[in-house]
Amino acid sequence: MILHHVPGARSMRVLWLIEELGLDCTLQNWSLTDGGLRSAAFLALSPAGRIPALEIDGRAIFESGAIVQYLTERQGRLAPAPGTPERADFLEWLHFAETQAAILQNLNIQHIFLRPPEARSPALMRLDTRRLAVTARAMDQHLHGRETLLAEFSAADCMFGFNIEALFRFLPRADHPALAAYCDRMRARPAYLRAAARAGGDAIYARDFYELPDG
Ligand SMILES: N[C@@H](CCC(=O)N[C@@H](CS)C(=O)NCC(=O)O)C(=O)O
Repeated sequence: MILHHVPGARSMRVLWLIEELGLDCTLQNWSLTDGGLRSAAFLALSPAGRIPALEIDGRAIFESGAIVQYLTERQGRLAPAPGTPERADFLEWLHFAETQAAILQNLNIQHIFLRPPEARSPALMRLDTRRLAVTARAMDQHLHGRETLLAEFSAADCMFGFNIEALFRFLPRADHPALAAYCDRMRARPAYLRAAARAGGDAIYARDFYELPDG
């Protein structure tokens, strides 16, 4: 199994799940900024040039949600089976993670990657911060009195492996206490810590918190 990976990117979802499942993989590291993700070699694995891709069972799979679902079905673990009452909840959280990640990605682009800084739009940054807060509030309410998204730990939690490192770079933890406690619990799991040690240092964030610009 080869996981195509960038430190701090969505490949953490898959790496964490691989650790939770007790599987092994080789990591192949890429950069978000050197053009490698647009090379023919990488586009053959992931046609939009996005991380992650997983080489497994004689093929490559792209889209982290598809990879996470594939692994749970292949291993028969960490997801409620189709037809069981929690299956729809599982699928909802799997895809909700990507709704939230898309907003985080916009904020990463605006706060970190856009050059020159004058190209940034304070209006878009404010809009996406508000949209992120709506998703965080929904999770915070859901997580009151719960340890995990479903009744037990599942691969749906692993789908937040990118989000939980990013959320509180843009939102105050104090506004979302149940979500903040959940993120801390997830990041303390032994499999998460093993994945984080393998993943390498975060390649995206230079600051703990990114304030909205004036204007
Ligand atoms: N929906 C995709 C999104 C993948 C994605 O956008 N990954 C980011 C890294 S977290 C990426 O590869 N960005 C490079 C780019 O946009 O060129 C998934 O979940 O796999």
